[in-house]
Amino acid sequence: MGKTIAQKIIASHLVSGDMTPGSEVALRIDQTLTQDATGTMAYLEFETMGIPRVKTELSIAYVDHNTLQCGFENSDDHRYLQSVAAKHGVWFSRPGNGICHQVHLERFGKPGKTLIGSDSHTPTGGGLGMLAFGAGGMDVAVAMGGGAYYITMPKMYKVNLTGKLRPYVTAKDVSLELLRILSVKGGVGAIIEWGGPGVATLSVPERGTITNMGTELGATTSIFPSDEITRAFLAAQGREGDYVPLESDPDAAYDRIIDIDLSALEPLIACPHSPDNVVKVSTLKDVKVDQVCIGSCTNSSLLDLRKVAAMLKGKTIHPSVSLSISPGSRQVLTMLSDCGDLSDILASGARVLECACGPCIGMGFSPNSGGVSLRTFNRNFLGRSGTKDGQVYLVSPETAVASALTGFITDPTTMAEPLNVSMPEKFLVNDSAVLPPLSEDQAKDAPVLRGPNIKPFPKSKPFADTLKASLVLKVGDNITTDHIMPAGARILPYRSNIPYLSNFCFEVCDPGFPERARAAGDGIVVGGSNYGQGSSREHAALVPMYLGIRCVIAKSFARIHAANLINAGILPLTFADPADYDRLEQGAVLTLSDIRQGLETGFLTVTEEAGGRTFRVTGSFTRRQRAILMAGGLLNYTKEGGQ
Ligand code: MIC
Ligand code: SF4
Repeated sequence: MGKTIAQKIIASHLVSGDMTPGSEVALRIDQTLTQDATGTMAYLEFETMGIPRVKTELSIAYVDHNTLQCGFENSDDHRYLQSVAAKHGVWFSRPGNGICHQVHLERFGKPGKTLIGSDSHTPTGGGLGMLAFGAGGMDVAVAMGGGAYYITMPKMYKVNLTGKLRPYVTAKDVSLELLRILSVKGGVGAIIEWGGPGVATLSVPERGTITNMGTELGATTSIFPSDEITRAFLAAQGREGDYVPLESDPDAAYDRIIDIDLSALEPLIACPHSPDNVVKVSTLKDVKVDQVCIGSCTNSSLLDLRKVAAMLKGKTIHPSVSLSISPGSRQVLTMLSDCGDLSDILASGARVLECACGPCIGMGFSPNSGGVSLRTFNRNFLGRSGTKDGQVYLVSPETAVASALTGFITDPTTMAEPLNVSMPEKFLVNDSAVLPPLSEDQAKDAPVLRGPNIKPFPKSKPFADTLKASLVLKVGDNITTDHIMPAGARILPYRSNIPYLSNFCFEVCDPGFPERARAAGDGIVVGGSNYGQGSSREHAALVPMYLGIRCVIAKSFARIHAANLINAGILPLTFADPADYDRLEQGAVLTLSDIRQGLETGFLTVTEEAGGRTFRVTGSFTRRQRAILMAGGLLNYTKEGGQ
């Protein structure tokens, strides 16, 4: 039987395992990326492994999330990242050079290669035909050291595209349409492969928008073929030599096929507070807009921003709207400036921010109280913008500009003027803000610079055969890692300081949680379905571990978070009977018995102290995962000699 594109790349990178869906496969990783907010932990972990130099084809450290530098913390982190990267053979993309996924697509991504990144939107690379995964920092550290990346072999979904997008209907609307169809849980356990005749109508940045938002479906990753469009993009970036063609075999089998007719799509919008809360833009035309933010790794390419400039040219934004634009990279900003588009943007009254994540991760530009904010980003989780009662909607750049001009949510297809913007034949290439690592000789004596905010990695405990712990928190469905470990300007500077961060754990759901967890000693968290969706931040596992959480029992888990929990030595268990979720109350004292045996059989028994009721929980772990869990996490396991 023929293979899908993803199966071909997996087969050519397979270290161990068999490729049957559901079984574990170990993959050789060609490239890694980190960003600053997760990178400090990843490099601290890499340092504890004692490997002098990375063993990948390319590893690169980006600084894009936390560029504000209010106080010494971020600057110290940046200096740490720069020095640790240089010493260990990692390239360093300086603050201001752009958002990791945008820069990686432009300058480093290669079709047919594997990439893991300590950021959940690493699948953006799938727009170039890479097999790219978001992962926790520890998994990235292991891959940098030459270790394999372990995933559960996913199912294969295909989205079959026909037709061609109408003017003002965009790749973002394609992503939102798929979220409408599948929901934020619909891609769990699957790789989404994009195919069909409509693919040839989409440029690489448009494909990147789509693979970027595959993360919001919970998909393991998303991927496009590598074709003539890919070749032309790489050639325009001066990298034609990186091109290899890639397509699925005609008889490749898929577990599910979804058809989308691009010609029939309309502009769509995700309403607060979930990316799958999707309706047609035209149905919200009476909603007044306070703020519009354009940018993020989803929609900050040159193509996106040239369209934005064309729509703003000669116009002024509505007086009650505040508009921000964050270009995705220095390349994008320079080219906007050189062609005069930047002047059109500035003349409209927009505020141009740094080439960084910025408002997407709550680093400034939080909406006013109760304010309606339209964002071209990929997530609108409660509180993520920094304003808890902010009403964040996700839209395309075209819908964003149309609405910034009228002051109301506006369907851009109602705009009178045609929009004629195309991909450039050549991009302006200047990689001076990407610093190469030191040579092996120079690296030997090079110092790694650590500031006082960089605290040691927290220690986790191995498991005994029985665990008695209190249920310190019960939460509902679709809990995101933004709920578990919020980000934003106030907290992000402390990503390398777990003790301080722990004061904010679950702040959005229950500010009393950290104190209760500390008082409880060993604790358990109970969650609904899709627990831990969203960001790859391993802090959402490390911080609860630091607070004594030993086990999370949920109806189901998001992939990266489940892996992070295992790496942190926290048991991710699932209710055998979901009705037990309803029966449990916060404050209950629970005992898990025969843990070692239970992990092997896949069933554990939990006894409730009050009343003595027992119920069953399940967990399907590989031998390696069981050993990691019993050791109390990946670092303990590696120190004990585990591979
Ligand atoms: C996000 O979009 O939530 C982030 C911030 O990029 C995270 C990484 C992080 O928390 O540092 C992600 O998507 O993984
Ligand atoms: Fe940065 Fe936002 Fe993309 Fe995360 S989703 S990498 S915060 S731009």
